[in-house]
Amino acid sequence: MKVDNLDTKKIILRKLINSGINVSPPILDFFLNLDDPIKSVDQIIKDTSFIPNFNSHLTKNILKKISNTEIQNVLKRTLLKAKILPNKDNLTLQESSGIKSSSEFNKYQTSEKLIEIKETTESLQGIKNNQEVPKIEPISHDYSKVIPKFIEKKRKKTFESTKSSLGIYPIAKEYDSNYEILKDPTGKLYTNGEYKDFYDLTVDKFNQLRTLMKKRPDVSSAHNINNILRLSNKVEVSVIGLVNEIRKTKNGNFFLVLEDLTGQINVLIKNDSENRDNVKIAERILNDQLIYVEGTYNPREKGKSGIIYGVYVAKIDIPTDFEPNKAPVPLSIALISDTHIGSREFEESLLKRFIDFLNGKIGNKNLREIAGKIKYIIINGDLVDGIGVYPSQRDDLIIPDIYNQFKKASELFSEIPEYIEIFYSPGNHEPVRNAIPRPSVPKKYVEDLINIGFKTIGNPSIIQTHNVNTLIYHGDSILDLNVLIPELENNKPIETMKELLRCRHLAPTYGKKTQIAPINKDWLIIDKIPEIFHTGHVHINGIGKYRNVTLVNSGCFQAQTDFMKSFGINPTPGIVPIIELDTFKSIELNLKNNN
Ligand code: D5M
Ligand code: FE
Ligand code: ZN
Repeated sequence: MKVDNLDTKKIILRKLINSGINVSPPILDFFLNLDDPIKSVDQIIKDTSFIPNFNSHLTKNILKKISNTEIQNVLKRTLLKAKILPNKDNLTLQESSGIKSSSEFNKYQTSEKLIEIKETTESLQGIKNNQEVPKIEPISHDYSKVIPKFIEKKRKKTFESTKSSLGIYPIAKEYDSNYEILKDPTGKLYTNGEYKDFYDLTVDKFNQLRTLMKKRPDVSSAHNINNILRLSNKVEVSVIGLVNEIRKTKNGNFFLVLEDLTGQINVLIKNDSENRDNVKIAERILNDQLIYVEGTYNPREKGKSGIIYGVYVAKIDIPTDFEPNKAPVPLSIALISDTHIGSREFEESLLKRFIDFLNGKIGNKNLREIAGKIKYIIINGDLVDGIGVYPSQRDDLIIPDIYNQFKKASELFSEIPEYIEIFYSPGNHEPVRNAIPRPSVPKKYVEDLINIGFKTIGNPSIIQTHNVNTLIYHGDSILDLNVLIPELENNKPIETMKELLRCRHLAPTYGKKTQIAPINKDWLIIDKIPEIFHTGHVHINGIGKYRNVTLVNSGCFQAQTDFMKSFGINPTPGIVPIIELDTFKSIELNLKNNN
């Protein structure tokens, strides 16, 4: 098929933007110099999703990491021709523009020129039909599990306080551990890197979320959109769809375009006082979310498209009567994240104090008893600061070598009593890809940690301890939601987590900072309601409840960096949430207090 340069550019741009990748015009020109630009862009999308710490800007340095001879040769030629200077090639297309899913991008303002894409909207079906991407041989990336079955932990055998004057014996030592990894994306993250993967991901997301929506008692049936569009009379209808577009009209009403597997339809939700419940929900609807709408369909007339006047709108949410399973044993779980070992701002003394606490060396009898009940610890990402995570990170590192960062981590954590089970899931600073879901950290980095008994898992994951499920998610999308929903703010991560539960999705909108990997199954859906929902990433502690689910953001062990200062983030280092698995009572252990 012969396509001219402009068309090819548009296809390439669309593919990149659909996968959350930004490019500059020179890099776009580089693609045009390849023999088969469209095939190559698919290859590159696939490859970038496996480059550790790839942060969505496709720069020449990222391209250099791709081991394809043609790409490397053309890269050298193009860069030479264009005389691209260092640091000039990471101008972005979508930075801070707030744009998102496929059909909304009509214009992309680049720093150098405006590239227009004529396409407007397309239904899911449309995407499928439109698919003209050449096939690439699938490549499997085997991140096979690294958890040895029987391991002799090289950790402390005793709880020091048995020798202490208070004479507390750690009850957790009396109980065998009982855990199961219920969900872990590691080893299951296959992609063909094709446009079809994004299509399959969206279809899987739609199907899974629709199934959850149908469980709501007030959602009995929903019509297919193509059947509604055929109607010629005003009729009461209901529809379940993904939000393709949402905006406020001049009059303050909400105009939406909803999409299912059969087509797209317009919806209007009035912003009036009688409609307060609906308005409250509508104000938090974002692109790519799944919603249910009931209303009256007004068919197309005099050149206007048909529209549903919505009288009822709902997100999936979780039931009000959710009853969490409780453990039959008096044990607790401690949740931590964002230690950032290797960073100059890593608060080593606070982490050491936490480990002293676990060893019963700190506080009064009560505090030692709390320590003695801890049987499990979850580390939810950013254990190490990593390398090359953001520009000039090198200046902020006191340990500039990733292996040494892990070595330091294993030295510190080896002091934790050996009867405590430790689970380790990666964040955006670990040496795995940035796009979620993330596989567990490769064995070469974590051998020492495995030797001291760490169980490495992907992110997100679900771990069952006794019969209590903890959903572990680093929290990459929390900041996106806080930007998009005016009521949400960074220092209240629990409120954002409630919104994730209402959407039943960990990254309910595309196209912002959170990178989502192009795979055919959506791992980010919250299908099973967890007893405990654990996030980190924000570096600000929080603990709360939503309909009996215990919500925790585990803060950090890192003081404020200049980078965080520039975003106005005031971290709360050294506060550790601890949850009783038999009662869901929680405490926040403040290691900065002198107890
Ligand atoms: O994130 C450290 C802190 O910085 C945390 O509060 C999130 C915030 N953060 C991270 N990246 C960004 C961007 N791009 N914009 C605004 N705020 C951000 P960490 O994942 O530990 O680096
Ligand atoms: Fe962090
Ligand atoms: Zn993070």
